[in-house]
Amino acid sequence: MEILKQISESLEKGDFNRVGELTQQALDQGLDPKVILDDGLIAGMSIVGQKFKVHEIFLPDVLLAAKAMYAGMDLLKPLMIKENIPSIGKVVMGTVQGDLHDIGKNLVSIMLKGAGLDVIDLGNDVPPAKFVDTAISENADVIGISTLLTTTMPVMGEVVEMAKERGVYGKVKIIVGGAPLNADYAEQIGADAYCFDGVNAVDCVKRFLGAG
Ligand code: B1M
Repeated sequence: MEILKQISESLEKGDFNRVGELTQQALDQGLDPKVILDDGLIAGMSIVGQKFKVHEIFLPDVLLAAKAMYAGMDLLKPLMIKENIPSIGKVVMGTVQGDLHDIGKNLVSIMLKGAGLDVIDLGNDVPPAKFVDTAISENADVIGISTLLTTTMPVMGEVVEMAKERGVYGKVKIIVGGAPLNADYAEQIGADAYCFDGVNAVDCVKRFLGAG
């Protein structure tokens, strides 16, 4: 669809004002927010990732693309979260220490909220102890850890070890996600599940809560 292509191309250019306008237009045309997200915003961002990898574009371009991504996501967010629905469980969510990527993590948080979960978002660059201490103090059911960098993947294992030290391993379930991960890695570090995307994270969490 033409407007989705335009959203993707404007995001690639980092034209955040245009991405906002086009996202609103797409919504006004009655397009499903999930389609706008997947086939407009995420499609554009994955091209940005490929171009960045081969040095066709540089960090300032990626920063602008991220700003454009948020211009679109901010409009979709309220439509993806249903208000006033009773909470079915609590998730402590964050991106690991050393990693500033938060777009995917925020998207997963939005989808969890949309599914009726209470999400405590710790943001990015979160030290391992903060995940576990917050889960204990907030009596959370699940810890959700995100990372996009191969260099910070081992920090996820530190969160698992911290949960063992604090005696909550197995009681608080730990899910991990992010582009460089896979199920084998999750198993290797002792996480309870690897979740591919937000939809998959919702399924995992519901399964742990016996609500799926
Ligand atoms: Co950076 N970056 N970046 N970056 N960046 C990547 C990740 C990279 C793959 C680009 C590339 O080379 N092709 C590469 C990592 C290489 C590697 O580790 N092997 C990279 C690099 C190298 C870097 C820097 C080191 C660059 C530098 O400084 N020289 C630097 C690191 C800074 C740091 O964190 N310390 C850096 C910085 C940045 C920006 C700040 C400019 C910006 C982030 C802005 C922000 O997040 N606020 C940025 C961006 C935007 C990207 C790319 C282009 C896009 C990431 C994104 O938002 N994707 C990325 C390339 C790529 O991924 N193709 C890249 C869209 C998002 C919806 O997808 O985050 O994958 P994603 O989330 C998905 C799933 O992964 C999953 O669900 C989400 C929804 O489908 N998921 C979960 C994620 N977390 C989950 C948690 C779950 C479940 C599912 O449960 C808990």
